[in-house]
Amino acid sequence: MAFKLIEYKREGDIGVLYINRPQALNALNRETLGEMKSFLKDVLPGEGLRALIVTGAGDKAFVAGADIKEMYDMTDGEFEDYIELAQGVYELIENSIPSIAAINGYALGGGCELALACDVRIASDKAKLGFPEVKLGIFPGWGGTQRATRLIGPGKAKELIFTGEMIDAQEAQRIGLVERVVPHEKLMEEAKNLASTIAKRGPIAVRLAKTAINAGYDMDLKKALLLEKSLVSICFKSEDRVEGMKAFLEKREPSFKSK
Ligand code: DAK
Repeated sequence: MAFKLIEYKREGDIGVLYINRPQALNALNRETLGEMKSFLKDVLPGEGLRALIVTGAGDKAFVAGADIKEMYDMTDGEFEDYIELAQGVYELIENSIPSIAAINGYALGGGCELALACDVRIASDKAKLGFPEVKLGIFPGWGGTQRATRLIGPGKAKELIFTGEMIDAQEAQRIGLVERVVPHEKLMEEAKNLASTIAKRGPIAVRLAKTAINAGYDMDLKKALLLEKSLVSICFKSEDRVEGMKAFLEKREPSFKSK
């Protein structure tokens, strides 16, 4: 499948998805979101990858947000379709294989929300993050008010969203908006190292752990613990569990088959 505004590269068990509109700081117009949707629905499931890195092409931006030029004269109906398209794309990422946002520059508005839909965020020390939407008379509508609140708490989420101010990568790490900050030139190496580490682990275990964390987060603890129990029991019945424990006892690396 040929894409124009995204680029996909495979390296062994890892995939890298580049948002590729550097002339517009990788702002997400409808066409880019449409390509992302096709990739996530029609390409990724058949690839058998163990982890996906999402990043921005060029040296300046991860994603500078929704495309303001395109949004400016949308009709109400078009705007609603645009929201649904983006929210759907972000949900596909959230419910897919482990994902890492490699934040290589500006991650603003919908760009910051894209990073929030990924499982782990690694930022370049040059990255800038924020939700400038209130400066445009709107507020984050691609999951930002919900995912940021869950990740950094309502106080910090409100401070960022109400002011629209950008923060640097160090501050983002301090408040828990990103998990790691690394030197700019090492960003992709670090993201790939993390993806490779995840790729070596039991794939069923990682996948079900993701489900337990994501689905359990919105449940009360009792229900969440029941969910955890049922999912970890599935792992216990897998061939991978036998292989993992056998490899430990035989003092060798496991060879997981995702069975
Ligand atoms: N959209 C379209 N084009 C953009 C863009 C964006 N978000 N960001 C940058 N560009 C374009 C610029 O227009 C410029 O294009 P030309 O003028 O050269 O044609 C090019 O990228 C380079 O940008 P600059 O010349 O501005 O570069 P600087 O280094 O001077 O500044 C900047 C970088 C990131 C500080 C600046 O570009 C900037 O402030 N960009 C806008 C950032 C922003 O406001 N992002 C949030 C977008 S709004 C909702 C649903 C969705 C959303 C909200 C609500 N509902 C459900 C209610 C989502 C909203 C957003 O994400």
